[in-house]
Amino acid sequence: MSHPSRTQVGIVGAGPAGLLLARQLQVHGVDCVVLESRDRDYVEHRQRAGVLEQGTVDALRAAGAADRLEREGMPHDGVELRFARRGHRIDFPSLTGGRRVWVYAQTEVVKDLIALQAKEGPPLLFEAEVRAVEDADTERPVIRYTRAGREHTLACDWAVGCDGYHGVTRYAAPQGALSTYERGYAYSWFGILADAPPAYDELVYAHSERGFALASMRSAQMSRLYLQVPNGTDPEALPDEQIWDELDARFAADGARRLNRGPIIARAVLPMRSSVTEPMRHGRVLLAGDAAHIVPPTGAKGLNLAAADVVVLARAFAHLKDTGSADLLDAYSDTCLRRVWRAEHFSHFMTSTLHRAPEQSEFDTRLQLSQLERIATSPHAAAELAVNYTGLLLPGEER
Ligand code: FAS
Ligand code: PHB
Repeated sequence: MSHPSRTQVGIVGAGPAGLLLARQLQVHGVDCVVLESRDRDYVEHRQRAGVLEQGTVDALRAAGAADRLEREGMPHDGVELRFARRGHRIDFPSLTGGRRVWVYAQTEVVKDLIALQAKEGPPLLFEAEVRAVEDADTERPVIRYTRAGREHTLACDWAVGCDGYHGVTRYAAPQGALSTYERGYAYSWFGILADAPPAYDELVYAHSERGFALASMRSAQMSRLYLQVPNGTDPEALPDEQIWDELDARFAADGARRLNRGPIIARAVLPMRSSVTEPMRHGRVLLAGDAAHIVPPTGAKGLNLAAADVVVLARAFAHLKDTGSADLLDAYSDTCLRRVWRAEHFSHFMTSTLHRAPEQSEFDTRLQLSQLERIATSPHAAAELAVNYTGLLLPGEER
């Protein structure tokens, strides 16, 4: 593949944010190039998110990237909260005016978008490590990258960092121009992928004396499960049977089915973090997705926030192309940050309510149980969870 030296929008990173942005720009006729440091196989098989909000599904449909999602995605109308040995279902459509979510793995979204881009463009260069994004304060930012041992530059009208939490694009801004607000958590998630049919039809979020657990799925034959573990846990330290025993203990409830067991084919320990970088722009360099914000995965928001950012950004670039006006680009950061902070709050709420922090007092545990009981018995409290989980629209937002 040749190495383009010039484009309108240079995109750093081929995760969901970069790929969906590129696809939307392609549809709008805005020239762009995507630079990805890893190879295609790695990007397509990196186990990440599993739940798509309505807005994300709508964006993939509008981008012509939802054919397989329509066939293989699993629409879900609710989740179960399990605590004090009892299960409580939260029904989404009745509490949100008809909204639902889809279970369709991020790996599959990424594969679908890469396949489309490989067929129809725009250029997507794998194993292209971006070293720096420079001249953010000029009308011609420059992306410097290496590929196959050679240095290259990509001159852009705009550069967009879709390069995740450990990306380099945010350093295009001078020291002090951006502010990052973050908090850590005293625990992590141990995530497994198991060749075993999911035991439950819908996702189950469990609060237990032994800690949090989540039962999700990837297909009718493949389970995706998580359990809270201490930070620094070695993913290889726990034998399969001990993991299954611990998960069964945390999902234990009166009348509940035990999990179906099978070979664990992937495992990883994921640290938890909340983080927001403001503003999501400096000069002609913009940030989207995890490059700008991180949420603990308890609220299933990460991928969906990334998608929502690039829907706003693609619309702004299309507006610039059609009208010459950069006003939507100028509003990008403020528009996204309202939604980002709402999702940060919801994700923190779900995390702090469902997890048992080390040294947590019995008083705090009773507060958690009271909050969970409130959600289980009050349609108002249940609706607040349902509208946030399915992706609420802020006043003035359109999808
Ligand atoms: P991504 O991190 O997905 O993509 C960034 C891309 O940029 C990567 O492909 C990277 O290789 C590339 N890149 C980085 N630096 C570069 C450079 N210098 N040059 C070129 N390319 C570069 N969310 C959920 O909702 N549920 C979950 O269970 C969940 N699990 C997660 C597990 C892990 C380990 C992580 C890290 C995140 C998880 N998330 C989860 C959140 C996740 O889904 C993200 O929100 C989502 O991947 C965000 O997409 P992007 O913003 O595209 O960032
Ligand atoms: C997943 O299926 O990977 C998943 C689902 C819901 C979450 C987090 C992860 O909150």
